[in-house]
Formats: sequence, structure tokens, C-alpha cells
Amino acid sequence: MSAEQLPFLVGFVVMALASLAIYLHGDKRQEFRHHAQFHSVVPFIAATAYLAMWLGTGTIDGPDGAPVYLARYADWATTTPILLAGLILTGLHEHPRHSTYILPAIVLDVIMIATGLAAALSADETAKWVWFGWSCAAFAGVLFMLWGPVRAIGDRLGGRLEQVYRGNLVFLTAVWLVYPLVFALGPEGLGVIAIGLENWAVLVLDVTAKVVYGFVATARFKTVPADEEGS
Ligand code: RET
Repeated sequence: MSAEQLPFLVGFVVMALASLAIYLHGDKRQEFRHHAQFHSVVPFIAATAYLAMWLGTGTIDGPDGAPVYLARYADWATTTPILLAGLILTGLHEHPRHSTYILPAIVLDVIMIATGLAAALSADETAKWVWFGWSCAAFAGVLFMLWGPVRAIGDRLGGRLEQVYRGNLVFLTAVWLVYPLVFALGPEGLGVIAIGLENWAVLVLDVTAKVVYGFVATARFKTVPADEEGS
């Protein structure tokens, strides 16, 4: 196993154990248990992607010779919508009309990841940064929805769920903003940081965005009174 592969093995083990731990640790009340299920499934998907990266499945040569891990984008394209859906459900207090907000946010989010992959695959420098910019525009749209309309509704509904939403929103925004930075500095972008270091950086980000966030969010749910659901 090359040194480059080590973060993938670590990622697989950490994500697999975290999936089980988050499930066991989550709120079991009928009203909120879907959140623990969401947060448990996210590292399970990541474990699958890390397994693929460790085995070299779906790893292709990028335009500058650095590897592009298709499994990583498949992971992000499925886990980020789940994290977003969980956060928006919280902000809207599980209100039945939540899909009005969840659907466009997820569409923008998937476009963000797909165009990020397009940037990584672009040999032409102009094309690469155009795709990167477009991905950032989609990301800005997601953040706008979370900080604008969804937060405004949560504000009106108030209560403990609103505080959980706020706390999770700040955490998620802070961690997610680092991803494009690492991408821009890594071999896919300016090439300032080498692939080995980038893989460790992405592992730390993934563990923070999926596992630490999953534990924090599920712990916060336990502080919400059951009668706040659907209010
Ligand atoms: C890319 C590159 C292009 C510009 C932008 C990006 C954003 C990626 C993000 C990824 C988040 C991933 C998470 C995974 C764990 O669950 C695709 C890196 C804006 C925000 C949270």
C-alpha cells in the first residue's frame, strides 16, 4: 500500500465505526429518529467511497497526471443532499411544506458537486476556473437559501428547534467553506499543495462535516421537547 492510500484506509475504518456509533447514540423518539438515521447513513456512504478509493476503484488520471477520485464526488453528491435535507427539516420544524425548500437546495447542491468534478477533469485552464466559478455560484445559492428564507421561517417558529438550526447552520457553513479552498490549492487547482497532503486535508474535512457534525446535531436533538415537532 502506498503512503497516498493510507488516508483512505483510515477513512474507511473511521466512517464505518462512526456510522454505527451515531445510530446507537441518536435520539430514538419517533418524532426525531429520522435525523439519527440521516446522520448514520452519511458516514456509511463515505465508508463505501473510502473503500473504493483504497481499492483504486473509480480512480482515473486527471489532466495534469494527478488522480481524480470519482468515488469522492459520488460520495459528496449523495451525502451533501442528505445533510442539507436534515438541516432544512430542522429549520422548518418538520413542516409538511418543507419540500418546497429542500428540492431547489438539493438541485443547486448536486450542480455544485457535478461542476466541481467538471473543473477537476478540465485540461484547459480557462474551462477549469469557469467550472470552479460556476460551482461556487451554486454553493452561494445553497448558502443563500439556508441563511435567507429557511432561517427567516425558523425565526418565526422560534423554540429550541430554531436554536438547533442556528447552531448546525453555523457549523455546516464554516466547514463546507473550506472544501473549495482545499480544492483550489490542491492539484485540481493551483497545485500549491500536493496530493498526499490534500487527501489528509479532505479526510479531516469529511470527518468534521459528517462525523463530528453528526454527533453534535444528534446530541442537540435530544434537547428538543417532543411537542415542538410539526409546530
Ligand atoms: C468543490 C470544487 C468546486 C467549488 C466548490 C466545491 C465545494 C464542495 C463542497 C463540498 C462539501 C462536501 C461535504 C462532504 C461531506 O459530507 C466541489 C470542492 C464550491 C462544499 C460536506
